[in-house]
Amino acid sequence: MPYPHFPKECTSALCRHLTPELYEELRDKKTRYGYTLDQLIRSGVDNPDSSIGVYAGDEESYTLFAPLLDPIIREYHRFDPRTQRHVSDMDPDHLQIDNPDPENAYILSTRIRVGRNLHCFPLGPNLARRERLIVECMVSDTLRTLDGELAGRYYPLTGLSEEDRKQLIEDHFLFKEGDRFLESAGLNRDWPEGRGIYHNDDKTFLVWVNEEDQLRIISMQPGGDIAQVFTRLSHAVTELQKRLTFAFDERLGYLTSCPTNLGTAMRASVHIRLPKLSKEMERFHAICDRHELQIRGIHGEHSESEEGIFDVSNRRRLGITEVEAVRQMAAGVRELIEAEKEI
Ligand code: ADP
Ligand code: CIR
Repeated sequence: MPYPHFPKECTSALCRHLTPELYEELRDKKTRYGYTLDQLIRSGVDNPDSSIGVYAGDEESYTLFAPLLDPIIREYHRFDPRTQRHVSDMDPDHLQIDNPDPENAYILSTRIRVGRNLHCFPLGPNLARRERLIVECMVSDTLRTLDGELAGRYYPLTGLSEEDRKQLIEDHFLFKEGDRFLESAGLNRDWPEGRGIYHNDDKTFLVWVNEEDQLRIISMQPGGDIAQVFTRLSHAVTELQKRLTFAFDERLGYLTSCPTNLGTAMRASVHIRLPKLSKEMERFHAICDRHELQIRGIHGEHSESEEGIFDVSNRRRLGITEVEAVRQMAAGVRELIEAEKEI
């Protein structure tokens, strides 16, 4: 493939960092699992409205294609992968935060997820059909050994009725289908086979299998008790870590297919109703920027807000511990609530 064409309105990290010279330098490289530059950048080439535009195919992608990925990582996380090291801290005793909305007036629900991938396999964009099935089998077998609050059932996507699947998506429990960014990255190959969702009866603990990452481990519940959500997640991750080896790098933390998820691979969010502040978007954005928070719509990434309800979460995931990222989100949310009250 020649150097890709990016339309002039394109602002993705990919088009800003991939120069023709860099393309020449990297175009013939291939990881041991056979992943190439063209595969790495395919999503951003097909979707010029990408914010980032790249997906790694395996652990080695992060070293072989570092001349392209390191600057993207540095810009997104404000973390220099050449000189810094990622530190993890998921100890809930270190968190020490109060519910920012004890009267239950603004926060509808809290959700914290982490992405994980198995050390012995390529990442999703480069996972063969047979490997994906093995990952599904290993993960669902492991999940079946969890007990107490984490005990639940695994539902393969192929076994879910269309009605149940739609309801789970509508209720914010399940990933949606047909995301064009993931499609171009090769993450939807052989869909829906090999994908599924595990959850407990209360749907406070859930695991997505073989979506963007092999595991998305999720803790969620109504209201703003962020500490309780984090404690449950931390417990679940500790239990799963005893049974599975996750892809981890000293520099980059937990390895994920999208570089925005590296490090903690954690997104801690609230669904929050801010009808007044949402009419003053400049102020809303200023508070979020100050606390490094990202605003998403009510149905997740690339969706719109409805009825003044937003999904507000930590933006950085690398070079910050899990505890720090949750604290940062809670502090920003507290300020958003203050601003809403004041208006
Ligand atoms: P991810 O967080 O895994 O990157 P998305 O942004 O696509 O993925 O969100 C996945 C789903 O989680 C969506 O249905 C979204 O509405 C839901 N969600 C995110 N945050 C919350 C929250 N705080 N409460 C309830 N649902 C949430
Ligand atoms: C994009 O580049 O827009 C998609 N591949 C999604 C990037 C991840 N989104 C984010 O901001 N965390």
